[in-house]
Amino acid sequence: MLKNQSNSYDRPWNINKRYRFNCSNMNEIQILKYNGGEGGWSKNVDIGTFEGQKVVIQRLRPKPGSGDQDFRLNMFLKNLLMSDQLDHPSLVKVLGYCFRHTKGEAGYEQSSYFGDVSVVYEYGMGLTLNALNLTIAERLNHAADLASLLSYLHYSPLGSLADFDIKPEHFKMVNGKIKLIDLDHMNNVEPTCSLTLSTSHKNFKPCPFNISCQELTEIEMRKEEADELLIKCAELLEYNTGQLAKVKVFGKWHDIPRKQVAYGDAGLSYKFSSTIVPARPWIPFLKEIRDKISEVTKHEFNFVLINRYKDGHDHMGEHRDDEEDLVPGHPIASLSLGQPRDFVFRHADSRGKHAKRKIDSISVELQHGSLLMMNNPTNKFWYHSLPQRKRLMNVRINMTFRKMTQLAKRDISC
Ligand SMILES: O=C(O)CCC(=O)C(=O)O
Ligand SMILES: [Mn+2]
Repeated sequence: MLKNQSNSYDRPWNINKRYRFNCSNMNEIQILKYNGGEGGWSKNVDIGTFEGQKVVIQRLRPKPGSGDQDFRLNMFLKNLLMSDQLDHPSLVKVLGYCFRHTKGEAGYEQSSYFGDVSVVYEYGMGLTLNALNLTIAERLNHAADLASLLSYLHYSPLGSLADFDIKPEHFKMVNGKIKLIDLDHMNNVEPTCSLTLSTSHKNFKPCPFNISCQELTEIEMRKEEADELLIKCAELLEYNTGQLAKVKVFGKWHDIPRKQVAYGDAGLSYKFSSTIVPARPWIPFLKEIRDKISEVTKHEFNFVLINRYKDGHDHMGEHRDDEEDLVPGHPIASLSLGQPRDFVFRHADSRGKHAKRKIDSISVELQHGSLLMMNNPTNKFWYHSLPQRKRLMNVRINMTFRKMTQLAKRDISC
């Protein structure tokens, strides 16, 4: 069989050196068993051998005119790209591949179609779990391998991946090891963000939702300074009472489970969850903190909402600060003083019974004297809450510095 010199496989960009097989030697694989039908689309799975090693060749040969060929081709290529990019002992290895846009390889010359794709994988046997007769120790080993694979996928170099179609047919037994071969239902969920681990770690992509955390101690708030602020809060702050300390839930008024007050530029108020909280005029103590945060963050703020949690019973429900009163896209700077508390971010797509996706929540323990920057678009995608932690005994005060629009100027006094 003469090789057609005009075939794409003779061009330099088609030489995939790190693989054992490419377009120029794939036809040296001796086919032992042709398998798979030639329908409107076909994914042939042939078994072959090369230098005594058994291999599997998957070929997709889209047939012009067949309706779903693009979809099949996409899935096939996705499987190849995923297998090419990922590397874990429980993933079946790619040994090579070839894309062709003309016919002409030995064994395939009967093809009249254009655009064949062939991929060579290491050989594995079909998995029939019951027939394996595994001991408990072997089962545990396989379970540990799979757990390690899931963990690898969660922190994969391609971001956080989840397989949405796990079934036994997608696994093969390769030399006594269970390996996943079908990766075309692998999808990218949010890359894992960590506020506490360095995002330069290879398993952590920089968080696309721009949740960033700066410790005030790093920007020169010493513990003594934070202690002093906490004492001054007790001396200088007053909290709202009466109707301003209530919230309407399903048509019924309840006391908010903490104390609250707002300070800000003249005339500003903040409308959220059925309440309008008017700003009291700035006092020098709060102005000083605001100016220091502006200096450090290079952002201006004209309003601060202060929440006081007497102990771990006090809390704040899940919400995202996305009200119309806030200047769109402006960051919210959240200063915490006193009792460290968990602050939990939950992605909008993963809330409720009918969640679209499963995305792990992110919990950050906000420390005494820390400044958490909620940058745009954090509050577009993520809800946050301060859940109850009943064993915690001490007071926590949180100040969220915000920028209000002129809309938030209302003719109400406090
Ligand atoms: O106390 C906290 O850290 C939560 C504050 C908050 O989310 C808010 O004031 O909107
Ligand atoms: Mn909030």
